[in-house]
Amino acid sequence: MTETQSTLSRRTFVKGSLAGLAATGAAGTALFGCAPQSGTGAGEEPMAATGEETAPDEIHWSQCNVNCGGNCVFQWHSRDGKVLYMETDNTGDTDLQARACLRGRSMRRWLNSPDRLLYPMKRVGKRGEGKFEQITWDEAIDTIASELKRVIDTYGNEAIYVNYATGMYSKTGNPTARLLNLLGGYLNRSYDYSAHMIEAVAPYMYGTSLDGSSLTEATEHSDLIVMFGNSPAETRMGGANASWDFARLREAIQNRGGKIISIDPRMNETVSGHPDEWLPIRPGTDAALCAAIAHEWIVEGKVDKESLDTYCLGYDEDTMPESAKGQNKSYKDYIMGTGWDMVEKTPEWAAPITQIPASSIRELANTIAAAKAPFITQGWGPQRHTNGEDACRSIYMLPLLLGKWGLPGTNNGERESMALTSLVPGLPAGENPVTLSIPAYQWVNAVDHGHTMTATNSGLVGGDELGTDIKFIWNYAGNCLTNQHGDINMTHEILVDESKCEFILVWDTVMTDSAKYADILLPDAMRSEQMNLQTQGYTEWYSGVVLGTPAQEAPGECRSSYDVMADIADKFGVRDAFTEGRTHDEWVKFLYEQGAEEDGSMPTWEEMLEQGVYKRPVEPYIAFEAFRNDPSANPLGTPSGKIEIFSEALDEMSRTWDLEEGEVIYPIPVFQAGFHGYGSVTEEFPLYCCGFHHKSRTHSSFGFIPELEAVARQQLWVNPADAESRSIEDGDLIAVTSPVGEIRIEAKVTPRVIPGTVMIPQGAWHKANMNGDKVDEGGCVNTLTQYKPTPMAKGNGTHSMIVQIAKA
Ligand SMILES: Nc1nc2c(c(=O)[nH]1)N[C@H]1C(S)=C(S)[C@@H](COP(=O)(O)OP(=O)(O)OC[C@H]3O[C@@H](n4cnc5c(=O)[nH]c(N)nc54)[C@H](O)[C@@H]3O)O[C@H]1N2
Ligand SMILES: Nc1nc2c(c(=O)[nH]1)N[C@H]1C(S)=C(S)[C@@H](COP(=O)(O)OP(=O)(O)OC[C@H]3O[C@@H](n4cnc5c(=O)[nH]c(N)nc54)[C@H](O)[C@@H]3O)O[C@H]1N2
Ligand code: SF4
Ligand SMILES: [Mo]
Repeated sequence: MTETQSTLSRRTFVKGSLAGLAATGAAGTALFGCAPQSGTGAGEEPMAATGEETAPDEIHWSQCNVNCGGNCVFQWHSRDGKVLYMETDNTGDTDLQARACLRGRSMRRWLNSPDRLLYPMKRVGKRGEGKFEQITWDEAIDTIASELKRVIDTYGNEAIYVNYATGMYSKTGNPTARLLNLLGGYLNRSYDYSAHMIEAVAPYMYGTSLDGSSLTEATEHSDLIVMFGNSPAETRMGGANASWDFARLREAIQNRGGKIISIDPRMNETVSGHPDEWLPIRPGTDAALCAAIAHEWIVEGKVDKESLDTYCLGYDEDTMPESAKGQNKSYKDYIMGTGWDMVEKTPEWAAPITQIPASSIRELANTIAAAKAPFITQGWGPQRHTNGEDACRSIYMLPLLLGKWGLPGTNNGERESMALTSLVPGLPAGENPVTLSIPAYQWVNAVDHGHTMTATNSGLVGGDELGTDIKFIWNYAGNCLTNQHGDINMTHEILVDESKCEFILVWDTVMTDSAKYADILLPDAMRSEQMNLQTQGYTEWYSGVVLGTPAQEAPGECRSSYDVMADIADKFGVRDAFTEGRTHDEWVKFLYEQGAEEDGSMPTWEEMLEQGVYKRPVEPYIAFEAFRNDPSANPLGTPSGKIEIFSEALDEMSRTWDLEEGEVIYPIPVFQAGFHGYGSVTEEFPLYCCGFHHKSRTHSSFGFIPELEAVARQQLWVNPADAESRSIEDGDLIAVTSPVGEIRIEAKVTPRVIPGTVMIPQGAWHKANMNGDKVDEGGCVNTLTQYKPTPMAKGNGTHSMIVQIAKA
């Protein structure tokens, strides 16, 4: 990376005209879809479309705002108000460059797509049909304001729901909460579709969620990396993202004779090329594997009892809370067959569940126990199952049992950390007068029968009952109405019923599947088309800020969402409260300067306009180090201040919550198969099926760009054993059916997926005749997922599916 970068750096400064910007960077070659229109290969000076040298390019900084989380840096070259091509980050230390992946580098195709939404529209067909008619901004704003008023007056602010939507991360990009809070608030959501189960359950164990050590820490000190369902080469792809950290980590581990083990139903891209690192597992069964490892450690005397007694509650009877003493509810009781299900969790017990031979489980247990500084980590694949609350907690148990956490080179079993320190604040949202929230994945239930939902039957947070159905959905920059939610066919039926949700606002840049359900559909100016401000993404190496200026004009009648929301505020007489007298661009300056003042060492506004990007390295981080060093001075946020392997709060919940048959909430981490989990396959649906996040898209974002699809196609991964018995060959078009839907998709016959399970990249664009056979030619995995929120988090266990496949 370093070498390539320096050999390609050959351009000199070019002065920008817009906003008096100047570029500081020397340019590399433009890659992929963003190549200059003429001009040839690497290192050559890009030419204007006419082939003649004209005025120098303007340089405009910006960043990738989709939710892969990377926030990689864009450096647009524009001329005559149009982007010509993109370079990415080439500033500063080459180790700290937030270089865009192929998706980000295809952003010009998105900006200039003939499919961009260009003007406000109102629905003229049925919801979901995608028939719209152009209207004026005035009409759109009037309609939205009057519908908001009507719904608030009739049903209360709890009936206004802001749907989970992640398409646009920027400090000023989405002032929805700011606007709605001025109108009396809205029904909020708890958790998200990314780490729903972890976010809901981890606080019961750790008092917090999402707190792992950095991969950079592992690079310095670990001798073993164990990854459960984690693939940074796919999910953290940008230059200063975890994939870069991981590449360095592999080098360091190999140099010191250490090892990487990737436990995944799929040989993912992170370990492809390193087949010895792959340990295939049946999806949804990590908790069984962890229980068997624990059993092995207990019988072999490898458990660090002293550390467990010092820092944790509930490993064994010695540290059980009074309320649960003498009831055989400890973790050790569970593992040794004297607890919950009275089954001993031997490797022989786990083998048929996990598809990992007992001898391999023992070997794995020995390898981890022998490591001085094991770095045990999980992606969010294992928890995105219907038993996800137990999967994540079971993985957390491994470092605890060995007492190897909070120490150099170790991790607590959580995903690798990121430098989340934001150097600049966001547009203040104000306070939401509505304190009640629903678990993010529950919104369809809340549309359908919200008035029956309570804390104990639906996991409501911050109140006992909802008391209303959702009547207004505000959906800005998201495709979670259908495509990215679960069970599209069922959700379709609920959304088309206008007596349920009475008004749907969708605000996007292209006609997504969710957009087809809008009553009013608004077009948005993209971040590269306006001034923009954002911090770094999931890098562990640096904290930073990008300050961008418009690289080209927004097409058609697209406007800034801030301006549109100010106009909506005006209809309620709260424009001034919304704007506080500032334009969007003035807010950007204000927020930057606020951050810079607090920080003390950031560039001035003028300097930042010149340089566009500011970065500084951050130190590696060890999760729970302070607690380990001094537990009484640094108690955790749990009721006991300790790590609660046994949680009294969960114990109480297990007694008081209304659960459906087969649903389990248990105070310690246990293996339970979960809905459509282990043992649920039938003659009709004999295969397990699991989703994963794919290289060619960020969820559904970029999913309409054909060049990206050509790079990494939408294919179902199937093991040769399962393909041969069905006469399916590589490249065949196949039909996949689940209990709730059917898709068409190309087969990728590969030994890189465990037999008995097929895998489908999530995020492909749903494409079905919803008035006809509903067969989804687009291969969207959510046509197959059944809507069944998980027992405790009430979250999206959408990686748990059962299917049949056949040649189409
Ligand atoms: N089955 C299954 N379903 C899943 C997942 C899974 O693993 N399996 N993953 C889940 C996860 S983790 C997540 S985070 C969700 C993500 O689901 P979503 O949040 O819906 O993410 P995207 O599909 O990327 O949709 C983002 C939308 O924002 C739009 N957008 C981009 N830029 C702008 C802009 O500047 N302005 C506006 N107004 N719109 C913009 C894009 O066009 C796109 O339609 O999906 C979830 N769904
Ligand atoms: N390219 C790309 N990058 C992305 C995204 C994207 O859509 N595309 N989305 C972004 C977002 S919002 C999020 S939340 C993250 C998602 O990040 P993750 O949730 O970590 O991603 P997944 O691909 O769902 O799961 C990670 C791995 O877990 C494996 N897996 C699935 N089920 C199991 C299981 O039961 N056990 C085990 N051991 N492994 C399992 C999958 O095969 C996959 O390799 O990625 C982010 N980055
Ligand atoms: S890694 Fe993510 S943030 Fe970076 S360019 Fe690619 S899609 Fe955008
Ligand atoms: Mo996510």
